[in-house]
Amino acid sequence: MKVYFCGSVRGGREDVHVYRRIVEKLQSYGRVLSEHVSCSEISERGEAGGDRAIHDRDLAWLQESEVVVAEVTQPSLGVGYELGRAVTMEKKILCLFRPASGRSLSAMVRGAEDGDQFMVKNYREDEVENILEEFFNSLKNMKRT
Ligand code: 6K6
Repeated sequence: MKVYFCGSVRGGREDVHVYRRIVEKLQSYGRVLSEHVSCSEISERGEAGGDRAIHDRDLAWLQESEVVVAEVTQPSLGVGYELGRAVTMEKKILCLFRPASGRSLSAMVRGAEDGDQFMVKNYREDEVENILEEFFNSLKNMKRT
């Protein structure tokens, strides 16, 4: 299974250790095309190569993926944009938000939850592996029915 992971880059890299933990777990389910988003060596400025190239490559990966997992605690325009595009592409989407951050999730993300294609889960960092396990198990069960 190909998975696309979304996490803040220019929105701020404070949560990169959480992204790493999520991507490590996601790799037990399949190939994470956007794995580099979880690399701590990458700064907010991002890698060289040009914004057009990043945009086009990421959208091609998004298209190729079956499932999209987004860590949405750190607000990021790019993640919001990717989620909107993923909805149009009819991907299965899981958004993960940590209320302990003291932030409030955008209504445009929280309000997109539909209990099926677009899921939003509040979690604590130490629960993240279990939340992902539940989500991927529910995908398997859906495929069987
Ligand atoms: C590579 C790793 C970190 O930064 C880079 C270079 N820049 C980007 N490379 C790949 N994807 C990027 C890059 N900048 C943004 N994105 C995409 O947008 C990622 O898939 C993220 O999910 C999202 C982050 O958007 P911003 O607005 O926080 O930058």
